[in-house]
Formats: sequence, structure tokens, C-alpha cells
Amino acid sequence: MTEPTSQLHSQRSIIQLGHPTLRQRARQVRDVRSSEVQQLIDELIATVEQANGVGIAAPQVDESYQIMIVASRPNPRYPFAPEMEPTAMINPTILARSEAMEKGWEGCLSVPGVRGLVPRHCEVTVEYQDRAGQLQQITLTGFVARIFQHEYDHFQGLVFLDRVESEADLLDEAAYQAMVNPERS
Ligand code: K3U
Ligand code: ZN
Repeated sequence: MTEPTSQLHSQRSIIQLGHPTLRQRARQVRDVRSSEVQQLIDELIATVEQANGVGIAAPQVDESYQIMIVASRPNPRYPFAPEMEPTAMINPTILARSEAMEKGWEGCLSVPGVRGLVPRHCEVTVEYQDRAGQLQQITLTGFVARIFQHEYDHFQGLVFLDRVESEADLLDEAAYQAMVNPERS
């Protein structure tokens, strides 16, 4: 029987808030097709899958490069989120942002135990290189746009807590789970 591809690649340790790399600006990737970059992409995919996340950015594994993985799937807060194969987006730029913004719940693998309501643009049009080095342009909406903006912030040295507008918009994990699954608490 063939194992899922991600299990053939090593996971990386995720650094936590307080580590200086999370506050640095990430560098552009020069050679997307190099074996080092391809290996880092595979490790990021293995890491986000193992952590049950919906996205990850390379600075979170202490690699200060503009590489993110977006891996949307439906979840209790976003039941209509699309199920996506983990997708690498390299050297992304935002070409357009919707005026409309929406607050939504976020977590971060580098900030365990805290959830926050974060205002994000409902729609973003982005350009990025895929893992083959090809330039792609796409308009993202809803939860996928939210994941993208969360990961893009990691390239600027920002975390979601920096965008939370009020303390009332923060919950610890237990309170968040009780809100999402009230019957289980
Ligand atoms: O919040 C998390 C989640 C997991 C499954 C469904 C819905 C939410 C896990 S934390 C997560 O996936 C972050 C990952 C990070 F920090 F490494 F980038 C991404 C994220 C979660 C929620 C909204 C936006 C981005
Ligand atoms: Zn994060």
C-alpha cells in the first residue's frame, strides 16, 4: 500500500511567539525549483498536515522566506470552506483588496491556546509562483482569502494578535471550543 506523500517527508518544529524570526521580514525565494526549496515545501506540507492546520508560512519553521502553504478545508466556523490540496504559494504579492472586510476567528500554530476575531479583506487578488516556478494569478474569497492574508502577514513579521481590535475579540482555546461546540462542554 502506498503511504500518503506527506508521510515521506520530515515535519519541522514550529517556532512560537517570542522567537525573533516571527518578527522579521521574510526574504524572496530566488530559485523556486532548487532541491532545497522543493524539500522545504514538502516539509511545510507535512508539518501543516500533522498539526491539523489550514495554512503555514516558512518563517514559522524558522526559515525566513516567502513560502506559504494554503490548505483550506471545511470546519465548524467555516462549514462551506473549500477542501483544497495543500498549495504552495511563493513570493506572493497582493494586486487588489476588496473594500469590504469581515471579522472571523483565527488561530495560529505559533500562538497556541489563543483565538482571535480578526478583520480581513473579504477578497484579494494575488500573484505568486507555484512550486514549478510558474507565475499564477488568482482571486481568493472568504476563508481561503483569510488564510492567505494570515500567512502573508507572517512574511511581514506580523501575527494575528496584532490585528485584533479589542480584548473582547480574544478567547482562550477552551472558551473558543465551547462556543464552536456548545453541546460538548
Ligand atoms: O485555526 C486553525 C484551524 C484549523 C482548522 C480549521 C480552522 C481553523 C488552526 S491554526 C491554522 O491553521 C493557522 C496556521 C498558521 F498559524 F500556521 F498559519 C492558519 C489560519 C487559521 C485560521 C484562520 C486563518 C489562518
Ligand atoms: Zn499563523
